[in-house]
Amino acid sequence: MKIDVITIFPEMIRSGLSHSIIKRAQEAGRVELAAHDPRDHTTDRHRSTDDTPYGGGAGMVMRPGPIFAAVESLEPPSDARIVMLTPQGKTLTQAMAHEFAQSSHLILLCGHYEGFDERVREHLATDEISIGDYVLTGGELPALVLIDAVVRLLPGVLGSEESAAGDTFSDGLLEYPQYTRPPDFRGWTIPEVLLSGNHAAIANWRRKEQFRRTQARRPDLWSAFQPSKSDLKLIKQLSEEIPSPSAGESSEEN
Ligand code: J9Q
Repeated sequence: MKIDVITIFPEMIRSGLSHSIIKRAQEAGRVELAAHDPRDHTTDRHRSTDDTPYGGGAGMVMRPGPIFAAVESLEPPSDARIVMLTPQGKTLTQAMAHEFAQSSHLILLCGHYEGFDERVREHLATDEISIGDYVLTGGELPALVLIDAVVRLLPGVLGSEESAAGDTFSDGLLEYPQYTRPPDFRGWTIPEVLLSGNHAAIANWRRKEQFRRTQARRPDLWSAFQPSKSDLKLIKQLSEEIPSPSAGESSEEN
């Protein structure tokens, strides 16, 4: 897969992609990542990538010319996904990450200031994506988030250890709590069952912790969850258990 990022801060993208699993994926040839500066596709004396808005008002707008020229210089195939990262887009989900992972060529457009000239959205972009409702200074961090979510889904990128199958959202539930040594840290001990060596009991405890946490913290995920027959048994058991004093996870206190 090829991923090109159009950004006035290409070093921000390059540095964000030069670590850990994403770095290894590039070295292994699973993905070819590059950042491109639309400034290199300007023709005016000041190499300007932005200009004042028609109709007046505060701020600056990204000019269409350098964005179109940067994309066209990549000679994208007709099935390339050209994705704008903006607060106006649909919020990125794991299902959308899977969909982008099917594409052979992704081109990400990072906005700044008051956003893009509308003709980029109308005549160049195929998709418009947000990563959530908060104000950022530009689309670079959202682009890095999208790349991370997509690249880890590509075949051969995750080792068996890190495999994507058991992650949160692969079955729509939050993960169970994890513990490592020491078994007593400052008087805080780990759940007894994890030391029992009873693998079936451990699996049941973990599944119930997933249910407990998802119910308490993410009622939206819990409503959408489709339990199996064995899940239904565990959900009933959980509802009959006396709440433990350390189970401080009511949605009230968040
Ligand atoms: C470009 N806030 O925010 C959330 N998803 C994308 C964005 C964003 C922003 C400002 C500029 C993208």
